[in-house]
Amino acid sequence: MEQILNTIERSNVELTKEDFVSDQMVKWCAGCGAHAILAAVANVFPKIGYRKENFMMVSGIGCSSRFPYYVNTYGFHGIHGRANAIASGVKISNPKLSVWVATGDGDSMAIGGNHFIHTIRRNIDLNIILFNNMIYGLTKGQYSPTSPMGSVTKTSPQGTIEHPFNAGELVIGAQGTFFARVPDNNIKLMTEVMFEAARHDGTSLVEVLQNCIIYNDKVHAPITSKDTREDNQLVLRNGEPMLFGAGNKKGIRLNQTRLEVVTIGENGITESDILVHDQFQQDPGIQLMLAKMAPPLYPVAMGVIRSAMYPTYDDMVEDQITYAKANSKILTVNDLLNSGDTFEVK
Ligand SMILES: Cc1ncc(C[n+]2csc(CCOP(=O)(O)OP(=O)(O)O)c2C)c(N)n1
Ligand code: SF4
Repeated sequence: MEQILNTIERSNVELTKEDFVSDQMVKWCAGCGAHAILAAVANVFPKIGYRKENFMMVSGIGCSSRFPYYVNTYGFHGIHGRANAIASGVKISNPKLSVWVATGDGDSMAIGGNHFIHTIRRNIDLNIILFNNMIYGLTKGQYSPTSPMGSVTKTSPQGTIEHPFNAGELVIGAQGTFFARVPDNNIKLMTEVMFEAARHDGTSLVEVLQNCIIYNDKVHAPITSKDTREDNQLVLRNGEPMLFGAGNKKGIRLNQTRLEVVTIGENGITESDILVHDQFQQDPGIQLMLAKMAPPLYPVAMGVIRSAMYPTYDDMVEDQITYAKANSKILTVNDLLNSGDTFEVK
């Protein structure tokens, strides 16, 4: 893995994953996909290489939002839907921190939807891990904005009649600069993707397809199970052709304006027809199509789908503060109080 180059202070001792394990009892259900996310974070934080004190984990409310207790870093267990707002404040007031958000699909896309899209639009340098179990776990199984249409839940006894959000589509639509997706049963890929997220300057969103064994068991199984994943997952690697399926015989090509699944060797198709992934492409057209792919027509795209360079809000705020400090005539509160139209109350 390459080194991350930025101004966050690096550790002068080599840290291990044990350094990031807290002394708190992990209270998630046995078999919950959140355990795998915790393992991936413990893997990746030492690899990122910052001092332990420079990591900050922020969450909202939900099973997923218990995360800050379980990593041995600074943390903030916030209020429902406000994790991204709190994290934005943390990062802007202290840009020398590596700020991570643990949030559920309800926390970020229902009650926190407004804060979510504006954080992404601003491109604040945060790393958001979206635990997408397509249900409200903590409150015992109400449908969420990502529950598939027709889901029978506590609040939709006849099945939901809402069109769910696709997290990737929402992020790219909100002008997101980084979007990645991983299944919860591939800790290696999750660790790699989280490292890429940390390396990205701007808001990075890692969607984890997380199983809630109690209230939404196997909701991702058509994509993540042993029997389905070969045909229903396309793991993207930058600069490599988009191949998948047994023996990498299937691939994605661009047919006029649409993506299409083709088979190498059939109808004259060769590897040169297959699209090559470009995660750094600024124009999100193909990346959006990749983010939206779903069975039965397509595999689901995994890995880093988009990682585009744009100026970050936090850098621009710092520049404005530096400029104001150097050029403002107002240097004290007293200057401010006497700076404009003043009047005397008699
Ligand atoms: C203002 C407010 N409204 C509602 C709730 C109740 N509540 C707590 S967690 C939650 C949803 C949790 O779902 P999600 O964010 O998907 O996280 P998960 O538990 O699945 O990890 C809700 C509705 C609350 N705590 N605060
Ligand atoms: S209720 Fe679901 S999301 Fe919550 S800890 Fe249990 S398995 Fe995980």
